[in-house]
Amino acid sequence: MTRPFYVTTPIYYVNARPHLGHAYTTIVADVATRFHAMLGENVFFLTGTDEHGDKVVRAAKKENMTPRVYVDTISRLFRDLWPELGVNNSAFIRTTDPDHMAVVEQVLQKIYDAGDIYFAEYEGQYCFGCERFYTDRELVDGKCPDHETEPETIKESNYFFKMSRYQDWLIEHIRSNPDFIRPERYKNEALAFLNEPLEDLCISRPKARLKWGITLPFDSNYVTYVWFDALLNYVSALGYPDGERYQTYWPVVQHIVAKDILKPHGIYWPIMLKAAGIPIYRHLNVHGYWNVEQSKMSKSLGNVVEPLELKNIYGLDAFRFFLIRDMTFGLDSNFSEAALIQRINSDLANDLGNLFSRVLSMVHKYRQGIVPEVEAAVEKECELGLEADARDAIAEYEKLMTSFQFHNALRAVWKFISRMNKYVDVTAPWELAKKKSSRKPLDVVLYNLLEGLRIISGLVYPVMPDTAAKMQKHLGQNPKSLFYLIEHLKIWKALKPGTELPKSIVLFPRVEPGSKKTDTVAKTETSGLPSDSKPEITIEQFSAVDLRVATVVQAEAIPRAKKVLKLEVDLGHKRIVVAGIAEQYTPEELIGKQVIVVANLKPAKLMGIVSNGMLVAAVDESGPTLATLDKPVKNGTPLR
Ligand code: ME8
Repeated sequence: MTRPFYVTTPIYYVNARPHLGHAYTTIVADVATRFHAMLGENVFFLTGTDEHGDKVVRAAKKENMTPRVYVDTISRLFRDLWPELGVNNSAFIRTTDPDHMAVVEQVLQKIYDAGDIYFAEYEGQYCFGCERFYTDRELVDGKCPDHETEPETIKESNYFFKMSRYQDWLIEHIRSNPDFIRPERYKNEALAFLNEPLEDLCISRPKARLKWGITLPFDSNYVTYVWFDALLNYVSALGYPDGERYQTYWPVVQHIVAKDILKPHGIYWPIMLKAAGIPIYRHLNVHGYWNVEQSKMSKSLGNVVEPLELKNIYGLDAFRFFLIRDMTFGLDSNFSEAALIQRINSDLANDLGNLFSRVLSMVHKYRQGIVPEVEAAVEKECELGLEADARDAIAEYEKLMTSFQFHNALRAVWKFISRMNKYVDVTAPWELAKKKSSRKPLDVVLYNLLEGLRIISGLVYPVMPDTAAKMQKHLGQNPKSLFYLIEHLKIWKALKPGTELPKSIVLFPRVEPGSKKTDTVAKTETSGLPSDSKPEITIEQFSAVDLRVATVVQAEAIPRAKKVLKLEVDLGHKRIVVAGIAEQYTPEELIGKQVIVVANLKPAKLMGIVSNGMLVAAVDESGPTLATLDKPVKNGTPLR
């Protein structure tokens, strides 16, 4: 039987329009789903909207709408956005769906009957933005840490859920299932909450104060309060308790949320499940915040970035790639359009796009666009380990994608792309094309490059489905076929010799910095830098420069070039760098020296040699003086 996979996003509040933060979580869920489809699994992906509560009533009032009309309007914005962002969700749940409301009533009654819900008076500090009470300890300078507003003191009689009863069970559950909450920092955060006595959870609101909710089945003067309604969407959408989908998918569920709702998902939800006799979810995957200028992007702070605007300017796949590649899943990331442009130009236009058009152009130039035959006799000598590298890349990618390390999975793909680019440089097909005797080696080289591209097209599929399909088409494959299945990618030499390929296209046009801009990105103010310095840059722009420690292992003069030396440097792997330091250093004195290399500089041909990087030096009237370190460091160590 096919293995099931079930992933959920939070259901988003309908008190404002969707922004980049919502887009990120939902695209991550889409990427995870597409990846599991690559594994041949039976996937189900749920997203939706959270539509009850004071917040929504207040937002509706502001717009002069009834809550009903208001939630329909905003929920539609979310629902319609997802296909625009290439998101292929299996279902869209709304907490105002009658089926969902019936499940909430049923579960409430079950827990009430079991004696885990009681009635009591409560007075506390209430944040309307979060729709929850805060303890004094949780407030920062007396304010809600998320909304930066002072909470109001509220006193009322309500129903409470006896969470305290399950505290020890939950601690034990988290400890004995190390991957239950991941990455680890959030597991530790959840355990830290549980170090303190757990307060019982208020689950109701008197109808006198709030009508827009689900009436408690055991007291019609009350409606249920936000989390008890919202969290149950994950089971109600599957037809809990008897639905076939519930039987199939619930046992494998994985939730995705940002750290703002770690507590409800990491603490309230497993306890609710336990109390209701529902099996506990498998994994809670928690990511960080997209910040703008170090503040969380949120509707209440008014600094939101519009996902559609970015998609329209930069293209869907480039936008999706940026989100997944730039954020380390679990950590915060600062959004900047400059970083987005940098990614498009370097990773997409340069690395992937150039490789693709270079290879296809050569197949057209040297073989009239026909996939060449590979002759076994020359295959081995021309292969140079490319097949093994492709297999390693697939294995690494699979491991990282499965464990929600999407950014690292893309790094593994880009490592292979860079390997392919090196393969082009080393085999130099244009040289092979000059000699009649090299006909067969050239066939093998071109075939291997096409095969590598086929694998890359599959690996980028979850993040960039349109690009994957375009690449497939140009590799003579039917994009509608299941080309992305990982089993298929693992077959080396799947391309059929003799296939005619369409002419190459530009996959990702370069973006000139400053040529396009959204209105949503804040401008940085200029500082008082000295007038001879370069323009101010952001930390992201600086971190785009990959500086690495390297040791010079070989150095030699280049005939007829008085100023430059050809160096072989070791930065974890070896590469050639051409440096203009021959008048200041002899080859002998350089060997064994540790230097700093700009490792991600676009390769350039100097004196007929391709230089892969640049040495960092102080340059004055006497010429360059190499920058070194004051004690030995492992080769490849990055500088920050
Ligand atoms: O909390 N960076 O809804 P919500 C990254 N209805 N992700 C962000 C983000 C940011 N700056 N801002 C929002 C709710 N998100 C409840 C959930 S679930 C049963 C009920 C994303 O509209 C992220 O996924 O406030 C975060 O957890 C979620 O939106 C919060 O959405």
